[in-house]
Amino acid sequence: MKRALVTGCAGQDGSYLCELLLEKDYEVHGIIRRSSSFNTGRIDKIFSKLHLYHGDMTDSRSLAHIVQAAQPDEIYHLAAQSHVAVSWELPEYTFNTNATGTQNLLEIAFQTVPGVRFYQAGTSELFGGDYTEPQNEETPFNPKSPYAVSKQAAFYSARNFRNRGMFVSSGILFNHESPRRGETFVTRKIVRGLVNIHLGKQTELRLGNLDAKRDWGFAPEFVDGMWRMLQQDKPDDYVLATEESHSVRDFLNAVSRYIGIRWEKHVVTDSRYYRPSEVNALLGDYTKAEINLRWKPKVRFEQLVRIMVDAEFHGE
Ligand code: NAP
Ligand code: F7E
Repeated sequence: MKRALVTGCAGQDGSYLCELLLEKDYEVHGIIRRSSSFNTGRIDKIFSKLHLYHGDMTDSRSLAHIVQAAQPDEIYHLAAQSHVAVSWELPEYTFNTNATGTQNLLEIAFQTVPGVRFYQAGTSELFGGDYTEPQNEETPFNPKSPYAVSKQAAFYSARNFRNRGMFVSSGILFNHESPRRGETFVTRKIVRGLVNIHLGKQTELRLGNLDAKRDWGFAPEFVDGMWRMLQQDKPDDYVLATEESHSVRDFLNAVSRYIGIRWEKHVVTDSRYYRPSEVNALLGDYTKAEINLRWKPKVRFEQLVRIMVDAEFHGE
């Protein structure tokens, strides 16, 4: 039985990945954070099957203890301060968690379980969003937020450990969403807000830039891509995306059409939700993943919208 350690196992991706690994008969170890209120809602259904530890990416002693105890064959490093807008308010914490934390975890894994396979959660935010051509593994980085800068540092830490002989692969993942998406990311915020408005529980929805474009995929398919990266003969970097780009306005239109309401009557643009520096448009090219990993997304934009709206009305 293979053993996996998943950091950020209670997050959107972590929860789907743990389910996938359990289906594949892994012994799954996961790191959660201490919180004064419940923060394990996404993994409640599989809670008893997981080996859970309290830890924090900013506490390297906790990480050393956990890696020693779990003795993983594979580490999926997903824990991060993952909110781009929040990263301007918490730049130091974001860097400590995402960059220094990753460097420390790599060092600990290299010392403790040198044969381990390590997945690093990289992001399309690294590209910066000013390209007209689809972005692939060769596209230069242009990080535009404290979040993106921290992920760029983590990306190169991962590269350094690969150069030292460790099996480390980085995904460069474009946005991926689901009913489990955090409520403050734009897709979930829109779905939740418009469903609540339809049900008479909310009167308005306050949003920022409606013109930003993203390549939005479905999270369960993306965690399958992470697993595939660690089953290869050699470590490498891979873009996962859908090769379709839509604006926030398109997302509003699609949700409204499906529910049968007019968003224009309810949406208020609010300067609080604009960012100091915007990533205008992202569009990925997943050719390398399709060839090497045999990975291809099936859920397209309209279906993603329907999955998220249905789950908001009826639960997952
Ligand atoms: P998420 O839902 O925000 O989950 C992040 C997880 O990390 C949460 O469980 C969180 O714990 C945990 N965490 C945060 N800070 C931590 C710390 N200091 N120590 C330990 N754990 C900590 O994010 P996600 O959407 O699943 O994304 C997973 C990873 O992929 C992240 O690294 C993200 O940056 C990256 N990524 C995401 C996307 C995307 O579109 N979803 C795209 C590219 C890359 P709590 O549950 O207690 O908050
Ligand atoms: O914003 C615009 C906002 O916060 C998308 C993370 O998973 O994907 C995610 O980062 C767009 C931006 O995601 C609101 O300005 C408008 O242009 O849903 P988001 P993100 O910033 O793309 C990448 C790949 C990651 O790696 C990250 O971890 O939507 N937008 N109005 C808004 N965004 C939010 N959050 N809230 C608004 O009211």
